Order: sequence, then structure tokens, then C-alpha cells
Amino acid sequence: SGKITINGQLIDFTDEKNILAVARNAGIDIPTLCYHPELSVVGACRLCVVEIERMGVQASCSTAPIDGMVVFTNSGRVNRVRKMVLELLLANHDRECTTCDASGACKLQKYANDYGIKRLRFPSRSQCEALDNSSLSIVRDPNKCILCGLCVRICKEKQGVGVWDFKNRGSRTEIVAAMDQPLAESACINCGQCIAVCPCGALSSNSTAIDEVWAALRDPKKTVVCQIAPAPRAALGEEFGLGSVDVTAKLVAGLRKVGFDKVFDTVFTADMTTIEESNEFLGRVTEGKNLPLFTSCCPGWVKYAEQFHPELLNNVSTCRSPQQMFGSVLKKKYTQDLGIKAEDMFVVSIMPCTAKKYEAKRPEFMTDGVYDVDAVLTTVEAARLFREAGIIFDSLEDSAFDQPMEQATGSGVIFGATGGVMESVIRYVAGKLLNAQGRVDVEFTRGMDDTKIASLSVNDIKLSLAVVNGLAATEALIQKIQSGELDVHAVEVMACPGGCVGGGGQPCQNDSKARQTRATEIYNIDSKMVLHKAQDNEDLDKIFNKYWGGCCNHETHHDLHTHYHP
Ligand code: HC0
Ligand code: SF4
Repeated sequence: SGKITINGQLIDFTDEKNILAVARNAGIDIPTLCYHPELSVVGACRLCVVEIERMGVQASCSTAPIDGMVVFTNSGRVNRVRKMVLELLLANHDRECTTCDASGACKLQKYANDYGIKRLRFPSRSQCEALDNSSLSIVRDPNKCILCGLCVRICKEKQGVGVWDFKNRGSRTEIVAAMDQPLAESACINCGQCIAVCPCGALSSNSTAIDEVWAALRDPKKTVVCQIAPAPRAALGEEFGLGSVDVTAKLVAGLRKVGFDKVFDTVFTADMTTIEESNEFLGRVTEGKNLPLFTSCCPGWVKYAEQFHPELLNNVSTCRSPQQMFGSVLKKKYTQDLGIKAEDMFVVSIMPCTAKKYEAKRPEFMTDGVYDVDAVLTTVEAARLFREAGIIFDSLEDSAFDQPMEQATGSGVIFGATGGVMESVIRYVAGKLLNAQGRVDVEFTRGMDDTKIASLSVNDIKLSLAVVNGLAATEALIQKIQSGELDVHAVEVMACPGGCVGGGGQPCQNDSKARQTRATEIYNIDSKMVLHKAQDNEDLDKIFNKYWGGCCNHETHHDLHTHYHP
């Protein structure tokens, strides 16, 4: 700790690792492209340069503060260097802002404007290299890549997957997927965290679903049905300047205006998942088999387990994710209620997640030859659908979900944040085994830490439970379990930092603060809801009885559970 002077102002610092963090904490912004507070520091882009007395111009991200330092963040020299850096980066970047996914959210675009760069001395790179759009989830445009390396670092450091890497050196340096193969051929788990950190549109979500949705909406033969995941309701408003507030009722209204025939809530099948998965868990505890149980709702995690931990696949819950349970219910059962064929229904889901696009195309999730979920729109793509439809989101009147699957509980809503699935299971079990009435709030499951572990006693059973987000943290936890250092009965895994609130399809402000704010709103929604435990959902009870003669039986197993591919 100590004091440094920044732009003439004396500023205290404590444990900040670099001058950049000291400045930002004091409300002084410094532009950065390759820096991310949660990843290792490489000092590659040189945009964050500052002038330090007796040290000259230095990158503030890789220079530690020293007591007595005198720093200038916006001197003439500093700004000249920054402009030069920006010009060089812009020369190596395909500047087709009009057609770029990142337009409006692009940091390079913002800084070029902030620093008044109007004309470039260097010719711009054009669209010479082919896009990699092999993946169902992620598109990479190499012409836009400025080699900041954030995608490389997040995939390695947070997800432990390491799909992206640098190839060649010097001016021939590029970033490629493993073995220089198309992304779809790699071990990519489709989480889209690389999209979330890419500063300038080189990575974006595969948005082909938007046109497929329009085509279905315009097709008179199709009954077009939508389901809305938990997390987007606390993030979509950010796209319309409303902040991270609950926009569920407007979202439903907007979808009706766009032309959806029915609008349902994925929270309904999150409750369904809680009931099926809790009973699966209790069964395994009684039999002492296939423990710990790992949750299965995150397709990024499921793919990771299939690729890297086939020995754990018997431990992964057989429950389909809420998205796929809803798809299955709609195509297998609800179509019968409506008297239509599965192929005449088009199911769209709005998800915070790019991996859900991949999950929807897994061959096991089909009914009568058609996919249970036909198209997945990310939160950002849903906003685009509304804009294209000319909907003024803020002025929409509230609307409610459709019957007969209208009810939802707070327990299903909190699925959208890390720890929510585990808390839902605990609420259910407390209600079922302890006959707990009213609210059951759990503390240890909440918060943004990547690993949370606690023990609980239910009657005479002692349960040890773990919640983890980020696959590098998950890998560390698996190692502890497999080495015998840790003994747990159940593990909730979400691939994205903070859980689905931090998904790769969420709006561009996807940092730790944004995730925290969204998660807080998710728990606010839960606290205001009348129904709190999955078993309180009466619509769900009716649906279980009507379609399968109850829950957790052979019939639900067929329609709502799945198997994995080692
Ligand atoms: Fe999630 Fe889900 S909570 S994975 O994070 O379980 O995407 O929001 O929709 O399916 O419900 C994502 C979010 C979901 C599913 C639910 C689960
Ligand atoms: Fe998708 Fe959620 Fe998994 Fe991220 S944590 S990959 S958003 S399901």
C-alpha cells in the first residue's frame, strides 16, 4: 500500500496489482484492449500507456504502483502514443462497422472516436480471409482480430479448454483454433466466453437462427412457440437502456407482437428439472450409487465431461436441461393437445447462452424426425429481433405467459445464477423430507465465488454439496474429488462465470459487476414470487399427471431424461 500521484491528484492504493487498477478505482479511465482484470496480464496492445516520472512511457496494466510514483494518464506524449497505437490497430482491422455484429459495443470503434481519429495514414485490411462459421455457436472473423489474445486467455485460464492459440510470430502472427482446424472440429464447448471478451467483433455468436425464426413466423402452417430462459429477463433490458431490471412481462408482450402464437417460461421446466433431478439424487443417496451427482443443465459442461471425463458420465444427472425438457414436452405432448404434428410446430428459445444452440442440435433431442427446439436466440439476438420488428421495447404493455404451463416458482428463476440449481434442489428436499413450509432460503449457494462447498443435515442424512462455475475451477474440484481429498454428494456445474447470467450470449457488458447486478436481480425476482419451491407449482403437478401419470416414473424418464456420449 502507499500513495501515488495521478494527474496531480494524490491517490491511496492498497493491493492493486497495477497502476491501471489504481487509476480506475479512483475514477480515472485509461483505455485498454488486451487487459481483463480476471485474466493474466500480457501488456500486448500498449493502449494503456501512461507517463511516469523518471520511467517514461509505460504500459499501466503491467506496471505495479510504487509509493511516491508520479503518473500522467493523459499527457500530450501519452495521447500521441495512444493515437499511433490505435492507427496501427485500425490498419490491421477490417473496419466494416456498418455490417459488424459488434458495432456500438466495439471498443476499437469507441476509442477511435474518443481519440478523434478521422483519417488513417495506413491502408485498411479488407475482407480477405474466410470466416470460420463452422460452429453452431461461434463465428470468427480473422480480418477483425487485433491479436489482443483475450479469447486465448479466457479459454485457457477460466475454462481450462484451450481451444484458441497463437500461430506464427511477428507480423505473421494469427489466432487459430486448435490444430488450425475449423472451430467445429475442436474441443470447443460452445460457451461463448471468447465472444464475451472479444473487444472488436472478431468473435460473435452464430446468428443464423434469427432468419429461421422470421421464416417460421411468416409461415402460416407453423405454430410458433417461444420459451424464455431465466437469465435473459435480468439482462435484456440492458440492450434497451433500462439496466439489469426484470423485463419478463415486456419480453412476453414483445414476443406476442412479433407474432409468436404461444409464449412460455423455461422456469416452468426448471421446476420440472428440480423435481426429476432431486428425486434422482435422493434415489442415488439411498442406493449409494453414482455419487456425487453432477448437474446436467449446462451443455458446455456436458460436452466438457464427455470429452475430458468420460469416467464421470454415470455421475452426470440423466435429466435433460430445462430447455430440452420444454422442447420435448412441446413436441411430444403439447402438439397432441393442439392436434398438430411435431413438424408443424416451431419452437424457439431465448437463452443467455451460445452453447444452447449446440445443445438443441444434439441428435437425441428429436421427436418424429424434427428437433424439439428449432432455433435458439441469444439475449442479444432477441433484442435484434425486436429492433428489426420495429418494437419500441420500453413502451410495451406487460403481458403474462400462456396457460396451461403458466405458473413458475422462484426456485426455477434462480437457475439463472450460479448456485440456483443446487438451492432449488435443497428447497425441494427440505419441503419433501422435512416438510418445511413457506420459504427456504439457502446462503452458501449464493454469490459469485467460483467454488462453494457446504454440508447440510436432512433428518439423519448428512449431505455435502458443491457449487462451481467456470470449467477450470470445475476441473480443480474434480481433481480433489478423484484424489479423495474431497467427498461430496452433489455438484452443480455451470461453465460460465457467475452461471448463466454471465453467458456468452448476454449483452456486451459482461464483466463481474454486470454478472453480480443481474444475479442480484434474479434473487430479487425470486424473493417477490409467491411460489418458492418447485413442488408449489400446481400447473406443473397437473402437467405431470396429465402427460405421464405423475412424475419421476418410467414415462417421464423416456421423455425428460437422456444419455451421454463418451
Ligand atoms: Fe440457463 Fe437453464 S438456467 S442452463 O443457465 O438449468 O442457458 O438462464 O435456460 O436449460 O432453466 C441457460 C439460463 C437456462 C436451461 C434453465 C438450466
Ligand atoms: Fe450456457 Fe449457462 Fe452453461 Fe454458460 S453456464 S454455457 S450460459 S448453460
